[in-house]
Amino acid sequence: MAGMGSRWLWFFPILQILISSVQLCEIPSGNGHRVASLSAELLALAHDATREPDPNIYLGLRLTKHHSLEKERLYLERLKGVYQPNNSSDQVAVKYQEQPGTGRLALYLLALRAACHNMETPEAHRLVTQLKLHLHKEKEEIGSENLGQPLTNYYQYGLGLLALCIHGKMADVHVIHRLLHAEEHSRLGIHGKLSVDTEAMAGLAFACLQRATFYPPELGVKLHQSVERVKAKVLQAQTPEGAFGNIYSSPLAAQFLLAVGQSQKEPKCPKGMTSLLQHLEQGDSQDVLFKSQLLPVLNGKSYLDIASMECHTERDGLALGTPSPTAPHATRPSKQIAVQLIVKQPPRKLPLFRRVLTVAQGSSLLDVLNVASREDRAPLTFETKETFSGPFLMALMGVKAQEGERKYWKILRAPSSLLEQGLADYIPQDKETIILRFSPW
Ligand code: B12
Repeated sequence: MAGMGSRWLWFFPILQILISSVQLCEIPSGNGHRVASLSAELLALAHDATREPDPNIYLGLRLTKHHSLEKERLYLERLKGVYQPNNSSDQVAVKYQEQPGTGRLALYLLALRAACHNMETPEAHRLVTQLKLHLHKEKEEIGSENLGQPLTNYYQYGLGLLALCIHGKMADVHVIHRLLHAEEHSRLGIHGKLSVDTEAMAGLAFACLQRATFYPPELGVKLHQSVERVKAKVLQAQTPEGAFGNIYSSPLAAQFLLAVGQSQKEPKCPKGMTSLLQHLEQGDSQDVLFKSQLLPVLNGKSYLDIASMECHTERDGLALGTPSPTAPHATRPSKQIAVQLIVKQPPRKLPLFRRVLTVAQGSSLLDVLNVASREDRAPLTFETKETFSGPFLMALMGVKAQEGERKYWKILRAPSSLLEQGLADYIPQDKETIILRFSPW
């Protein structure tokens, strides 16, 4: 991330004054306009019928002080249409694979709680049971040696436990112990590399479970120790610019710190908040997940606050905002640049594809792949899958991970920098080489 712009210099002295009166990681006052405009922007995204409904957006909209209750209600209906398409008992017969996985089901359950939905119905009970079943399968996959990985990933495992806890449902203590064990033995990351998103999600789950009254006291002690360790890891992962991990993991990290931190002497938080606000201010983030997780933070809230939502004293009347302008490349057509694309599938020495492509300056990596796929001679073939973070690169030249195979197309900038953005968001520069390498994870 680039250094702080000069227009932010005024912000630091004000922060210093405010820090003595705010909780750890609270956004200082005076940011009301940002809260209102981000709320309106997310509302516009929710109102866009061409987008698949996303529970992350709904949670963001529920955890702000500005509301459009009717539009939120309609959005919840759309979510129900996707996650509970048919409430009849036939649904039980739907194949396991066709149902939402751990993370999506957990997000939907959080959305239901954020809507104060009546959970005392057979359909709602079935959803909770389904999530418990998913978590059981995730735990079994980790295996008795505690060395393996869950079926999906630890981010979703944490999300699943968080959703059960927010609903006040008891989780299997073995499921909780597996996550505690993985946290304690630094197994939440990918390839031993810390994943701040995953730590923060697990940390939110631990913090929630700590408040529950029905677990044995020994578990409470372990949960407390894990919360403290996660807090230390997240603070330790702060970059010189202020992000926790990177800018995309920072909103969730800030939610976690907000939920657990009280220290007023910790200078890392205001720096983190400043970097978040700066990223938002730059207006260059199209990232819906980032914005959805940031909006609660701007309101001084975290996902833990969903547990106590009452839904009857909300201020209505929020008007639709305008979504950020789409990718900057749309407005800069003129100059052409050259980008080299290399597709590698180790241990094969020869690349599956290697070519220099000419694209308009400001094109995304996805645009580059599209140009490569229209080449006359031996074009590139690729497949993507839509996710809450945008299009995920699934297959290249017919090569894709098989069911259960933990492999993916890793995106690197030559020689070996791992990109922090995906296909749709990354904008390559002139003469840059992008390496797409089929890798284990
Ligand atoms: C686990 C994980 C992975 C796993 C996913 C495999 C799996 N089956 O679990 C692996 C290791 C493969 C992975 C890969 C990448 N990831 Co990743 N990943 C995550 C993580 C920690 C959790 C995702 C999740 O389960 N979400 C919950 C479920 C319910 O939501 P979902 O939308 O259904 O989840 C799917 C997508 O998130 C998708 N996915 C995972 N990573 C990425 C990245 C991008 C850009 C896209 C479009 C999709 C995507 O995989 C999930 C499972 O299918 C997130 C953190 C986060 N805050 O989301 C980072 C995160 C999404 N990843 C990130 C990045 C940068 C990448 C890579 C681009 C890294 C790289 N340079 O190669 C690649 C994607 C390359 C590609 N082929 O398109 C960033 C995205 C930042 C951004 N918004 O631009 C995040 C936010 C981490 C971070 N803070 O930097 N990732």
